[in-house]
Amino acid sequence: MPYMPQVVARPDRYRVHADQYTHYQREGYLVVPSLLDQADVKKLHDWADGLYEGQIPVAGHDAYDPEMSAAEKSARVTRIHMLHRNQAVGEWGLLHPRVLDVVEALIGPDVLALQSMLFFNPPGLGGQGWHQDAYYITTYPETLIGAWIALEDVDIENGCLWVAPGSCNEPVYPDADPVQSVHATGAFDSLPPVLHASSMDDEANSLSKVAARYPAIIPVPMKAGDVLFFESHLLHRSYPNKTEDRFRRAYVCHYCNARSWVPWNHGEAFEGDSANYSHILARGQTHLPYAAPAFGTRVDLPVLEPGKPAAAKRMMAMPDGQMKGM
Ligand SMILES: O=C(O)CCC(=O)C(=O)O
Repeated sequence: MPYMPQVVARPDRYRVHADQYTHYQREGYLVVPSLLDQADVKKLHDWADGLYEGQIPVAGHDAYDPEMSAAEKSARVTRIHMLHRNQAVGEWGLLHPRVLDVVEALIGPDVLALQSMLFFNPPGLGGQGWHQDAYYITTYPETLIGAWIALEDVDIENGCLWVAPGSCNEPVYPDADPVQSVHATGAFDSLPPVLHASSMDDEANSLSKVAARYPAIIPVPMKAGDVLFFESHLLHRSYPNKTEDRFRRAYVCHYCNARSWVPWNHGEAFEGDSANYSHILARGQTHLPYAAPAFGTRVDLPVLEPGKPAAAKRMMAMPDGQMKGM
């Protein structure tokens, strides 16, 4: 049987249009409106509130104290990483089937779920300068994608994301430390290392000069439940939340093709030279190691008949020079 990953049929399956695929490839991003329904947004939003208000303990962050001032509370957590590893709701959000439907179409069919980040961005806080996500999370071959799930309406005032459309065609500007680089060391004759990636000081952050080559930089306002998918070479940034009374909560998840080699584990140690075994296989199959969801979130992986090797159906050209299907 040829390799043909099929997701178990679901009535709510999101199907990507070819125009959306082309837009994503050409511009480096794609907004899918209302991908999550309001019940699912509420589940993530309530969870975020529970973490923020101290009802749910957050490992690695200062303990919550009900006597804290609003300023102390917001300083306690602006964003939390990798919650899917210790919170069931975090895992559920990372493996949301409709988010995976889109990821599968854009970078699949085989999908590995790598990272989750919960942003609170209370009034006055948050913001991240120009950067490329593949600078931080290296995958070989490079197949990384981000999914930015709006948990409330976001706009320029409360600090929505900004993107430089088309900058997905840039190479990934490397770290000064050649150990972590997306491209083969020595393959480029002029790929200057990044200085101060993610810094909001545009004078210091050398990527701001690259972004300036894209005059059509745009903000991406979104409604709660919309999801922004962004390619990992895409230059993007955010600004601090300028409002006095609105948060900017977002759940941001990263995935790659499950056939990519991933020497990345969010800065944590791993055995051997790849951490694939720590990341969850969310769609399809892989010949590489992978983890199962720790909290039992359902993922629909295809079942292939054992003993029947995959075989390509078509040849490029027949020996007599004719193009022909087989
Ligand atoms: O949401 C933000 O403010 C920044 C998120 C971001 O740039 C990222 O996830 O790569």
